[in-house]
Amino acid sequence: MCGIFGYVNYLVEKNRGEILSTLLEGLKRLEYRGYDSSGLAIDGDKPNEVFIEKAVGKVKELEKLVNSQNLDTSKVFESHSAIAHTRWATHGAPSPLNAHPHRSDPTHEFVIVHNGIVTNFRELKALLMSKGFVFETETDTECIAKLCKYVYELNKHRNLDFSQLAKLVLVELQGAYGLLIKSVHYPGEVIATRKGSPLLIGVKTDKKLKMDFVDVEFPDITVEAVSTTDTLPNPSLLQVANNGLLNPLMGSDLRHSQSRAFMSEDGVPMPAEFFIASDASSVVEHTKKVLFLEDDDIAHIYDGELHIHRVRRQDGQSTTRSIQTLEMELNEIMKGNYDHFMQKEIFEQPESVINTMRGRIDFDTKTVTLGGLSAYIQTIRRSRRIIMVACGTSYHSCLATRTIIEELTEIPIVVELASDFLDRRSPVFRDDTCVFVSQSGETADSMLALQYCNERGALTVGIVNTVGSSISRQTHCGVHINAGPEIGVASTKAYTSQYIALVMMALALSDDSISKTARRHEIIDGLAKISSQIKTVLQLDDKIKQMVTSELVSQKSLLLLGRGYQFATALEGALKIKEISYMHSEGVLAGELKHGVLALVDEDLPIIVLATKDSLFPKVVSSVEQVIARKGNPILICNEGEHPVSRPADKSLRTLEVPATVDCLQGVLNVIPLQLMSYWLAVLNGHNVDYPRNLAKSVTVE
Ligand code: G6Q
Ligand code: GLU
Repeated sequence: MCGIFGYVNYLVEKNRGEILSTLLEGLKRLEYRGYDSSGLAIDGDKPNEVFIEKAVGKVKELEKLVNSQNLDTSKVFESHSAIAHTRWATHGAPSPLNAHPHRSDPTHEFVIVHNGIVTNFRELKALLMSKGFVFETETDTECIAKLCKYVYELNKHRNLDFSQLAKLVLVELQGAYGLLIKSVHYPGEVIATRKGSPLLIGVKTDKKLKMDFVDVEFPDITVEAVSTTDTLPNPSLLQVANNGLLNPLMGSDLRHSQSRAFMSEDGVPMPAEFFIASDASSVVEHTKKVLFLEDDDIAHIYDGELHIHRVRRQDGQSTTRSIQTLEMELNEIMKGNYDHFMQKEIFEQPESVINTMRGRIDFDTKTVTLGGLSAYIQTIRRSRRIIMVACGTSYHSCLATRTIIEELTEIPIVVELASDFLDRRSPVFRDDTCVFVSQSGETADSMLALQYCNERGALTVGIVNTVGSSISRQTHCGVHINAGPEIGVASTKAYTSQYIALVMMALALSDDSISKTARRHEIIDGLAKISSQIKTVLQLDDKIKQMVTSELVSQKSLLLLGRGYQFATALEGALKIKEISYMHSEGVLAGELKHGVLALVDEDLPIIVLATKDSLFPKVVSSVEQVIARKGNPILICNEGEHPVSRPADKSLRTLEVPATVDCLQGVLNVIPLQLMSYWLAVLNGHNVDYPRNLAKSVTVE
């Protein structure tokens, strides 16, 4: 989720000072992504020695630490491999120990940096502990370093090369990763691999490369047997090692093949430098020649060459990876193809929702496992009521999911704005469960409410994005939403991930109820499709931009109507519009229209109605009719082909069509057009989208 940077020099003399500054500069270029700690690993003074430095906070802190160590910066390395990382914690609070690189053992035989989440780390850890490995951190990542050593020891007699070893390690990992491995057993080499997390390799040579692509190297057929492993402790790893399935692999001469791109005219090895990074921002200052790895590619850098391996061959898969020339400027790269972080974060939602569900929902068995809640599930089920407490957008995610939590758990739910809850000194009892939802985990109002509930003996649960934050530390248990760092002040991807985390909580709490099985399965099936449906909704971007340009940009005020599940969507849409476009907007419960707000309606006031199909659809249709009868001309967010008003006279009605999902998930899809609308309203009015006036990302004052 955060930043990876690696540097390999081959026959290019660099002193330690130069290597360190390349690494630190590389990490600084990744700073914009947001992170909590950083670290690096380089070679030591003696052979087989590795230095690891790690610090909490900004890369500046790591730099200070490195400078204070009195390392011999003049020591020259003709060939060397180094790895570095900025961490955004998912397992274990930010601390020097939990920061990466992680090591296999106190002598640092294998050191690794990792982005992402290893979802089967508990099983791997249990296996490795039973083999005598001593774990030192709370991270999921550490098991990869230990696993490397374990597999290496098991196969020592086979003289595996680094990529062969990596294949055996990787088949055991489940989850997502961008990963670099360095080892004293393979000096000057690095393994770089990815699954669901970006990684690219910049190449710098004096001479022009012979080819602008690298061949993908596939194993012979027998390796297939090696790769058909399942989760540990299923004895895949041991079987592979003990039954000698690897023997045919050893017969291959891949280790000694030469990469065509790096072949020099005279056969003499070519000096080269490699920059491996999770995004191009830290590579472009060194070289514009880059190769983007694909999922499951295992890049092996050694002897000035770059080899790409895969565990198995798949039909239709490309057999080469091109080395491209990047023409982008640094600033463009940091935000990818996007102009603002908010826009980037809106478009990241197909991936961020997957990260929220990763390793937690098994879509085949239709089960939900939330590790951070499992010890408390029974207590929560027995509670007299659930009080959900939050502010702003996070409060809206509580409102959006309240109905489904209530329906599935049959426990009364109260949703509270943290400040008001405290102002009222609302009564809280020991048999209450209080759920605190917060992106930052530092919001003062929510924190004070949490302390208030803790003092009264209630069970407290955190639904938080930032690991190690005050709320995640001071609650009894919880779920990290794993949306990745959110930089734009206007919260977007955190909202949809909070929403999904809360639905998962409802599913986990109700999995003992037979009568709810069909409903639970329907929701899990809906969640399986939600990411691709978000992609479909994002295609409305152009249409929304046009709509905003032609009729909304110069307006002073806007109403959003919704009811049932969509009331929260209306409130969240209105908040987004207010905070970044500074336009007055109001989310109105459609049922309340006739009790006052209808007086505002005329032919000029822009109105958006959330009119997707659910049990309340007929009532929403009647609200639309009421608006039209007052000469209003609403924009309708509705399901594909399911227009609430279809009379010919209403042809002029503007619609934004979104795919249909289960009623309780529809808000995840419906909010996205509103996020885009607020984005374009701000951009077209010339406002600072990522840093709106008067607002801060983390509100640490009451
Ligand atoms: C919305 C804002 C804001 C935020 C609250 C609560 O776009 O980011 O409304 O949701 O300030 O913050 P936390 O979720 O960090 O507690
Ligand atoms: N899951 C790992 C950790 O918590 C990696 C986090 C990251 O991507 O930075 O340490």
